[in-house]
Amino acid sequence: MAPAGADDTRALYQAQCASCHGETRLGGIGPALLPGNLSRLTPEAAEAVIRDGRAASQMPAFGEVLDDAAIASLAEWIYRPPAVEPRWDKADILASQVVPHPDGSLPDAPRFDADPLNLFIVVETGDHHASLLDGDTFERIHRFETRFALHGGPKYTPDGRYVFFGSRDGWITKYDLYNLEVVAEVRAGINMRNIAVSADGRYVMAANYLPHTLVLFDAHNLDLMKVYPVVGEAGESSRVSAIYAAPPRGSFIAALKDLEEVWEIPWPLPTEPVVSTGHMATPLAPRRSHDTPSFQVRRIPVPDYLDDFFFDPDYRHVIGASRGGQGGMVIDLDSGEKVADLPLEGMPHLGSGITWEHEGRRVMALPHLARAAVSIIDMQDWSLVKTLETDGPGFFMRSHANSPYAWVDVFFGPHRDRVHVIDKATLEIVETLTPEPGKTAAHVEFDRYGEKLLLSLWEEDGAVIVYDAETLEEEQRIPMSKPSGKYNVWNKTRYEEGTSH
Ligand code: DHE
Repeated sequence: MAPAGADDTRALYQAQCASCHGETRLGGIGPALLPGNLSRLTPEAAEAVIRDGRAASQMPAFGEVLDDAAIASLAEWIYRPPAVEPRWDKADILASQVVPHPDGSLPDAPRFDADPLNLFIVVETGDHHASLLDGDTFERIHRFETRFALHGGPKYTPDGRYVFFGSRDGWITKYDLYNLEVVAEVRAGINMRNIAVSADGRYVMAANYLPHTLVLFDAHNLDLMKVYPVVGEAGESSRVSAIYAAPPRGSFIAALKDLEEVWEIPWPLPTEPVVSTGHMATPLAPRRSHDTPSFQVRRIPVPDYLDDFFFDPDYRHVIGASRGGQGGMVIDLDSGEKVADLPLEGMPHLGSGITWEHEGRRVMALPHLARAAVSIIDMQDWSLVKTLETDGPGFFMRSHANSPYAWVDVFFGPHRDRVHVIDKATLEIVETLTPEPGKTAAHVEFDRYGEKLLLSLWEEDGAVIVYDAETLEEEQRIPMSKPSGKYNVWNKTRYEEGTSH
């Protein structure tokens, strides 16, 4: 039925949209639906998203449920300014901070008997919990409640003791893995994208869609250090797509959604090396190509909006998907110059890219969100080495330096219960597994040795499945509530080449 007036549209919004986008349109599992957040979407495109859903997100299609008039009224409604302008300023951030256990007051040894560098955190989005697994025995050490709708990978301190979680509604939680307790929390924004932790574990940066800010914290107790309004030189503000830590540069790198700029924000250089980064040829002191003072913004103009990012292992280049998802480009982060275009139609999911050595050259592989393919790119001359046809568009890729295989899921379409195993030497799919017919199988993470791996059955009554990484045999299933990402302490803190950072 078409709604008759504003009250009907409001009721329609509450019935159909509020559970994901928030009762006051401030965002939840879905993004905020406010004029300031929709600047890159035309009202016609908004109607199409409501009718047809959005690829690569959890936005369903309402075309079967709502008629054209109802869809048009909702699309018009979300561009109306809210009755009260949403704000989340310094005072709000400061007032939100909770420090139940100022760190230093808890014991410095783990309360359990397991290798602290081979632990896994599994995020369970079904009932908003996380599980801590022993990476040798796969026993569940602990299961605890998290904030609502975590998104993005949790980030560890370099010693692996603390982990930081970010939720879509802006909460950052610092959790002590040794003592199994929350030690600090703060709300950085209303609609947050993700967080990054500096390589020395001393600073946390949050990236927000709402308000248009980056927010810097001292990692110790999540004390607020600085709020960066994200504003271009002509005064126009921008959402932040994501924030990344670039250890070899000693800086945070921010991807902006509505400005043709990348921002680099250096953290203070360590006097001694503080992180060993596995395969990465990381200089002891990070390399600085600029003289931007610590915590100041270095603006890097780019030729297009970059929506999704990948970095080469030494963080010299950023590889970005360009607007509309019909290609990619490579930008030199020192000079700011574009050095290559990449032939990547069909929404390349660069954020899930991984790299390995192939015949003496480093290659990167990535799935596509709107194409049943994995692209493999030579990172020396940026040429396309190979396109592998898959059984459907994938979301996540994973490998490990010690494994001969790379794994990619089939996240969308009728074959979403399959995962492909790619031989890193021949660049061929050598196995396709269907762990449970009809149930989504997605997102792999290896243990620290690359000998075992975990795969999610991404369902409310799901599980993580333990596989032998060599024989590809299933070894055990651990019941979980819609397990999404899994994060191994060693692989994350050592910037292992086969996983996301
Ligand atoms: Fe994610 C990571 C952006 C939808 C699950 N996702 C990330 C990161 C970004 C991103 C920028 C890297 C942050 C980090 O790890 O610090 N994600 C986006 C989107 O723009 C997109 C397409 C739309 C949106 O709703 O924001 C999107 N993402 C999803 C989902 O629908 C997924 C499948 C389910 C969910 O929980 O929301 C999802 N995203 C994830 C996961 C990671 C992630 C599990 C962690 C990366 C990893 O490799 O483990």
